Amino acid sequence: MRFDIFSVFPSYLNSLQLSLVGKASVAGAIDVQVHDLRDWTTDKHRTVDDTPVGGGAGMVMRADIWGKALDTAFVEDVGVENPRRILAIPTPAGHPLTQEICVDLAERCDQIVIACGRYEGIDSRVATHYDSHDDIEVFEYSLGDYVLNGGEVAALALVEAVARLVPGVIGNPESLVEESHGSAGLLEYPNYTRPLDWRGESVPPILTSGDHGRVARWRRDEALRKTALRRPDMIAALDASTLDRRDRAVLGQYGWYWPKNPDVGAHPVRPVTELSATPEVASHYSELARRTFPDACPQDMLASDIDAFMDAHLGRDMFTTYMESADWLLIGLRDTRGALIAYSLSSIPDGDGVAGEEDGAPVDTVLAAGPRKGPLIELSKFYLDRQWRGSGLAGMLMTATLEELSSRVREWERPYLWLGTNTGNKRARSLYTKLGFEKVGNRHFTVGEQNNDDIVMARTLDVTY
Ligand code: JEE
Repeated sequence: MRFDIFSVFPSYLNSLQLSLVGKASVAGAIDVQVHDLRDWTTDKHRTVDDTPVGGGAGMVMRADIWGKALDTAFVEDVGVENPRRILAIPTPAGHPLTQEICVDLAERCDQIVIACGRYEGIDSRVATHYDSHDDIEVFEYSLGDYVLNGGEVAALALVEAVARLVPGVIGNPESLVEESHGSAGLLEYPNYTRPLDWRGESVPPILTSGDHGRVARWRRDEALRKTALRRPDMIAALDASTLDRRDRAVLGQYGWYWPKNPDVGAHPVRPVTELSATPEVASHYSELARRTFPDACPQDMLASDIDAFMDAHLGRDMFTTYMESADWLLIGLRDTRGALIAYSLSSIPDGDGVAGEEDGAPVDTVLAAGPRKGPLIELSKFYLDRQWRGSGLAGMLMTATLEELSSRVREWERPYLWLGTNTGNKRARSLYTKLGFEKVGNRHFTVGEQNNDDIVMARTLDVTY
């Protein structure tokens, strides 16, 4: 692999003679040539820059100087026929450089020419000009979202990251195998060596236990934990089907969830709570509500009655009302891709009132259950999209609901939240029990012609399970 680096500060790249890259250079696995851009100037002051056309701050590097310099690199004999050549241009506006790209460059290229700019960068025609050559690929890249003074540091990074992947450069090729397998997609676990006690800090005892299974598990836990705290983007990109139960338990501590039986390609998500939805998203709620509401209806309920109820209460316009009215609290959870996957809808009476029930029957039962002081809030809807049931997400939705309700009725000493769930829905009842609700009574009501029996459950708003 041949590298040609052009810079107005060629001595900046002297460090490439050190360490692995330098040794590989001597051994002939790679060939690094550094060039001074000013060698291609013709004026007395060796000028490489000029003012930006159209005005603006700073200086821009001239295309003509860069053209003469780069042309010499692209006619170099790099030892193979029809060499695959890349022009790499560091710029704050480039593609983020990744390991995947470096692997690809190491496998696919014979020559990487790097044009290190200074000032405000290089006249844009240099990139478009070389990109139009069939035998040259232009790659504008960035090291990250911070501003450097020039491209030299990014050139050093690219050379080092690519060169170590070239066969014959790295001392221990097994390290490369471990990088691509091992705990792929996670940050590395912490490393320790002797002395085992240092300044009062000891090495985690599991590591000296000799139990290889426990060591591996501990390292995996630490890698998951560190990645969850520092790189949520990497957790979101994990394939959920590659996570075992323990992995899921660890990630659950950091608020990550996944569908109950994840398909290959399903990703963990960290839902985001949505409190103030705009009318445009009312339709997302309506769609989710219509998908989920029938699942909680008694088996023998007529489809036409269910449809009539949904038309009256779960349409887009009703959700707009729920969002805009202080009498309702609508909370949604979205996955990290923005899809609505769960929602709760609570009816909040003003003052010391009772929400959700006209005939008063559940009120008495809830009152009988404990010393209520404050309003009686109805948890009117509490639904998870099907693939999220059993994932632990319900606990998150309940916590978010209780916390928001608490802040809305703060002036009351002991408000209650109640709900009705149909007697046949065992799954719902056991879920609500897990979420801190107790059965406080029954209620009877009719939908269309049909009689229905609900269990009434209630709990306080304190978030303790
Ligand atoms: C190459 C010149 C300096 C500073 C204008 C406007 C940019 C250029 N990750 C990375 N950060 N910085 C570079 C990088 C910087 C370079 C050059 C690479 C050549 N400079 C320079 C400021 C500006 N700013 C507001 O947005 C930010 C342009 C880099 C890489 N790779």
